[in-house]
Amino acid sequence: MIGSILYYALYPLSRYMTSRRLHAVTWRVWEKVDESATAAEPLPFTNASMDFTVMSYNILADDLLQANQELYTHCPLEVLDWSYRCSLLLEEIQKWEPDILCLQEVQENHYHQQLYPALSQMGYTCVYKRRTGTKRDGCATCYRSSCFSEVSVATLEFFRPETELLDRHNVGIIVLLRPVVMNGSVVKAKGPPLCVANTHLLFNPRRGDVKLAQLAIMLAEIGSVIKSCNAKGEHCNLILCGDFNSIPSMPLYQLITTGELYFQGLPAWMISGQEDLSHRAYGHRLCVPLWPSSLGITDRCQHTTAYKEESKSRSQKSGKGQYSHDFMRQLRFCPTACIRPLDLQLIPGVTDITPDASSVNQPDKSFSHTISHRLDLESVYQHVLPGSGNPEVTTLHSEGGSTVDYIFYSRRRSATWDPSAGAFAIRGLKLIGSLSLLSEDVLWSMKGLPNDIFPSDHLSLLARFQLDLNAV
Ligand code: KL2
Repeated sequence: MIGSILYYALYPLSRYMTSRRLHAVTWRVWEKVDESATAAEPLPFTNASMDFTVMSYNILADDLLQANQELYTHCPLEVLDWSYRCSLLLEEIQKWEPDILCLQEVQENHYHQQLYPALSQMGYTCVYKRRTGTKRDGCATCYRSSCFSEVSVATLEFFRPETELLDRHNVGIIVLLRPVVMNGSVVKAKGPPLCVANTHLLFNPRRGDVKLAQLAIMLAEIGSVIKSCNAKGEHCNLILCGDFNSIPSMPLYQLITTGELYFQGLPAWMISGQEDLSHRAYGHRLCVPLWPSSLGITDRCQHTTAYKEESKSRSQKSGKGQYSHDFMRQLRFCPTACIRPLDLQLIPGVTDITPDASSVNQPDKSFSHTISHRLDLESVYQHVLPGSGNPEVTTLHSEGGSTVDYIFYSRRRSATWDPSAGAFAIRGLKLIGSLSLLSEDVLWSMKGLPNDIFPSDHLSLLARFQLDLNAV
């Protein structure tokens, strides 16, 4: 406890989170975003708003703990016991009271026997999706029925027997919610739709190609959900969270946060940047196309039909003698894929490798060398601790710690006056706070993970957002 107070007293304040309110001083602290340091505008006073909290948490399935015991040899046996971990987990959820809870590694029998009964008692409505294949864990997305009404649910299976590349059994859940403010049983106000996507991508550090294809399926499905809202004249905000088994600033992360990735020639193991470089011997390099057209997903991570409709309406709208987007993309060499993080060991010819630009003019028309998406996403966490600049970690076991879990959200855009609604239309979510993560050193000072405070080999991620409401 004292360590935590000192920790925050010793470090200079960051640009991003200068105003701190200590809600709880048990290792992790609640950090309030300083509005004056961000570009987000305050809500115009004519608009009512609603705050809500999102937690993303890989809770370490007991089956996986048993299967990988060598990762937990630093732990006293009692902290590995599922019933002990389960009670700590439920206490943690009760303490932070997230309005939306996205869990990964939820073992099916534990979900039905313990988690679902407890969570529904706490007021959550839950959606569960077990992985395909033989492993018994999966994802669960839960939301407080008092704050959200459910519009639609889609569960995703990334295993596609007809596509050779997609032979791994990972899943995702997409829930479309309508934020509501109730007065008794009467709806007092409601907000624009909120799409909540939760996933646990493939672990295998060698198979970045599979991870990218799994992510593309997720992004395409999210795109369809958002498009269905747009078709009704509504803007849809997005929360994309989970365990991506990829570290910050590496290609998969770059794709999510910058909206594009030049992948040609990248070694598959480099996509996620997971630290285990013993896999670098796996020589597979990415090339066009990343996945077959039979998957029905374009290089813009959209369903093929959605893309065709959009191109049609774009060409009808512009009609000017401009160069096509595909043509422009062939002319550029996107640098985002070429960045080697400072903490990645330099191995000449391996970690300093850049994509192969020599084959840029290959005649494949349907799939370019850059994959992209149009969801405007930002990460809640900045991946370094304020002041010290030490990396934050979201997971740690005997082989080390890293960030692989994220909460991404629709970036806040300026308010514009919407005359038809007689109100300011505000796109995106405003981040108002998050629960601090910890460094690897601090976690080892607590004897690593799991321990008698944190019940998983991952920490929970927790963020609070504000959204604009329209009075009913
Ligand atoms: O990295 V994870 O833990 O997000 O916390 O996701 C996977 C790994 C999870 C689901 O497959 O199981 C863990 N070495 C380390 N961890 C492993 C291994 C392994 N060989 N296999 C599975 N996991």
